[in-house]
Amino acid sequence: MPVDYSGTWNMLSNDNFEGYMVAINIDFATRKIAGLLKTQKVIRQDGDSFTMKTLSTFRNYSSSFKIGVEFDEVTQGLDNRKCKSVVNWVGDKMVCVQKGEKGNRGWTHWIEDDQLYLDLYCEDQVCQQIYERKP
Ligand code: 1AG
Repeated sequence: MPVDYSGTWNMLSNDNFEGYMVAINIDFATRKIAGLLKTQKVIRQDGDSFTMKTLSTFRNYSSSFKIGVEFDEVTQGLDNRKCKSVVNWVGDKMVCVQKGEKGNRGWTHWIEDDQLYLDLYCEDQVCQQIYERKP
């Protein structure tokens, strides 16, 4: 039975979000606001097609993609950059490479003990977020 990421997930922890935001050049004032947010992920998985919504009281971000199919991503409301992005399965992990102006940029999602993990990386920074299923 393949892993199912679908559901609503609430943030439990957000390690080194500051470092990640500095790496993608988010300004000081925005970082101070964003650093306080507890985001929620709403994921819809339909086979290899995904919609991932990241929701917060400040801004929302949404992305839709199919595994293995490169897409044009604009990180609207984040650092507003254009990337050529592609998400692939590596075992049960989802690995996204975001090719663009910033080096070594991407993210990895996986599920462990019914918690959703997200590593966001850019250059030499890694932010690790952990989410629990919405009760
Ligand atoms: C992502 O996750 C990142 C989704 O692709 C957004 C998560 C964190 C925000 C990233 C950078 C901070 C940039 C600007 C700060 C301003 C506002 C913060 C708003 C936070 C909520 C949107 C991978 C996957 C979905 O889960 O694509």
